[in-house]
Amino acid sequence: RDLAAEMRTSLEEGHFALHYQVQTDFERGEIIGYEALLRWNHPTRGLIEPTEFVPLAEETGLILPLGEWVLRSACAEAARWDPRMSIAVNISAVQLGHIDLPRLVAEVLRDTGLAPARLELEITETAIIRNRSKALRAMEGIRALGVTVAIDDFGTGYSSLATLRTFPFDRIKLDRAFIRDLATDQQSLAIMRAVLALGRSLNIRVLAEGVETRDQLAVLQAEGCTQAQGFYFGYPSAPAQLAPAGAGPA
Ligand code: G
Ligand code: G
Ligand code: MN
Ligand code: NA
Repeated sequence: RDLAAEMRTSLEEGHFALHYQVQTDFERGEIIGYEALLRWNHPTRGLIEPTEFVPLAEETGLILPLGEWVLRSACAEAARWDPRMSIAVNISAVQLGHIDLPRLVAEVLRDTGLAPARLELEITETAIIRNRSKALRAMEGIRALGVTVAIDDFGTGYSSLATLRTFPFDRIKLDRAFIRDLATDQQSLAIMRAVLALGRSLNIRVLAEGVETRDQLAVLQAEGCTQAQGFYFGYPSAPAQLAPAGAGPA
């Protein structure tokens, strides 16, 4: 069987879904918003994670219609939530390089009625490095709309600091690799501190990814980090599981 063809059919037949994971400001004790995470409800193989199909979707170009579906669905869903909640959407390198992303984003915001400030796009360093000049233009266009941009998986790419100097990011998402051993490993702690200091001096917020335990949270708190995401706060779930029916997350 041809996985690429199956993906195309699944997109037409509505077998893709979004799960949402909470992002918290634990200092204020508030939910900031949710990250939309793509899932494939394969007709025979069950739920498939994006790491298994996003690379193929990128190779075949299907990521363009699929990514547009993700953006539209996530914005339409968030438009029904408490207006204080933001929505974060992952953007692939291919989307950044092959389409007029600011135009698409503007169109989706208009169609869904979502306030631009409630949308954040997550971009990895790898995505930027593949096509620097296009990425820069796309980011400037996106931010001109009032949409914010986060650098995803920070610290795992290969030119973190140069990227921060050139590109106008609103948020750093510190990769979960640095959070995992935070409570026991001095190296992880040192890197986390350095990234927090970097964020403070560049005036960019830092969100810790992959927080799973109370001990990790305690270290983050002690170091002055205020925002996090991870299983400790909530697993990615279908919108219906996030809050009482109809109300959306609040
Ligand atoms: O949700 P999960 O942990 O399985 O996600 C695995 C990877 O897939 C992460 O790197 C995440 O950024 C990526 N991913 C999840 N949803 C999307 C999406 O809608 N578009 C793109 N391009 N990547 C996504
Ligand atoms: O690369 P990105 O940050 O977009 O990836 C998000 C992915 O991280 C999702 O697939 C999600 O399932 C996963 N994730 C979210 N929280 C945690 C966590 O606390 N621990 C681990 N191991 N993975 C997490
Ligand atoms: Mn992400
Ligand atoms: Na990430």
